[in-house]
Amino acid sequence: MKTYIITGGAGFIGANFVKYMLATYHDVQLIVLDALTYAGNLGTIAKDVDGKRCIFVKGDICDSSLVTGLFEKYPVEVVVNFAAESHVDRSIENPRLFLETNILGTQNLMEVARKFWAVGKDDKGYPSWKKGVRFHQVSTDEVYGSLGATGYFTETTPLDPHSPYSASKTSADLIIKAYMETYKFPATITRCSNNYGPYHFPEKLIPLIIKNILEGKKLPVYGDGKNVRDWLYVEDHCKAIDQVVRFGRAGEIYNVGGHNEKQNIEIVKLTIDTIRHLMETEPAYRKVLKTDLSNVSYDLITYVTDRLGHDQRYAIDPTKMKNELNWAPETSFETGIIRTIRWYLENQAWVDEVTSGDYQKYYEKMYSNR
Ligand code: NAD
Ligand code: TDX
Repeated sequence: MKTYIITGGAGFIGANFVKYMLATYHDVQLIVLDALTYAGNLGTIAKDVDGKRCIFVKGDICDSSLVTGLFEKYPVEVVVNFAAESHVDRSIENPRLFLETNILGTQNLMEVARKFWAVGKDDKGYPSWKKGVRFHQVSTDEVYGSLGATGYFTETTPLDPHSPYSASKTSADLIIKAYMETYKFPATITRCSNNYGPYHFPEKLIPLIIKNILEGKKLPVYGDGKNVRDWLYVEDHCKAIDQVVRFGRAGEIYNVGGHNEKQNIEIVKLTIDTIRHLMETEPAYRKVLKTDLSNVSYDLITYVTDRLGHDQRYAIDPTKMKNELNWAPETSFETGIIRTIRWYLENQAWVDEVTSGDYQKYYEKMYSNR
């Protein structure tokens, strides 16, 4: 039995990872540590938390005594750090929170792990590490900044973050690198492109667009809609992380991406077309439509003021993942987007649950002036 701490396991990718791990392995124990911010929802993993193979702890990754208590109580061998403030627009509104969670929280987790996992010193004075331990950081392609019309991010592309969010993720990567160099701390980092799939919080482009279409609301497209993102189905990301944790070399960075570049406007139009098609061919879905089917059209698209410092294009070169770890995305965008849209049509109760509370006020404030 291997014990993992999964931070942020009640959020989008973390929850998908928890489900993936429980479905794939019988010999893992997962301690999910999550502060349940607006983006975390215990209901998402309620059926997975059984108090034995999967234990839930509500708490902040910045809380040193809480994290220490977890290492005292459980034989933790792996930490996978998903916990973060993850939304670029919010980071523009309130950078400070991003620095606290994304940088200091990550450092706090590493510091506690360092104390529990160091078992002595080698002849040069570097710590020796308990066998089988690993700290894994879930980072992002946004640390590389923005591409022009051509080229790809590789692991050696210079770091050049543009938003408070991406600067905080970059800072965390640099602190991890410092631990790798100074202590030979057994860590790995994955830098992944945009994920999509079930349990994605509806402030992010794809789930927001689905939600608004169903409600007959305008679809806010920033700038000219031609910014490009490289989309990866979330389960493919989970498999990549699992491969890196088990077989990746400590001290290494791995880029994870889908070779699935799309302009935002293409995504928005495809989502409208797909929902309309599903409503026409499978009328049972119409019960979740809060507007007339005739309103499900490109007329909903509204170009709004651009995001400040909006990165033009992201595109990942995942060759290292392929060559070293034999990982490649398995889900084509065509398959993944239909699966995702069907999931949202069939799980409106989840959307209602996570968008209750202060979300509506937030949404109105964010988008009223755009
Ligand atoms: P998310 O916002 O959906 O989930 C984040 C989770 O972290 C939530 O459950 C939240 O409650 C929890 N959390 C926030 N602050 C915390 C704290 N201080 N202590 C404990 N828990 C806290 O994010 P996501 O989209 O699932 O992203 C997960 C990770 O993957 C992040 O580190 C993000 O930077 C990275 N990432 C995301 C994408 C993407 O497309 N979503 C792509 C690349 C990398
Ligand atoms: O309403 C919108 N309209 C719009 O045009 C929203 C929410 C977004 N956009 C644009 C901005 C981006 O170009 O769509 C693109 C995708 O935006 P987001 O879903 O906010 O994702 P992004 O900013 O690309 O960041 C995501 O991918 C990398 C995650 O939120 C990050 O956590 C991850 O690191």
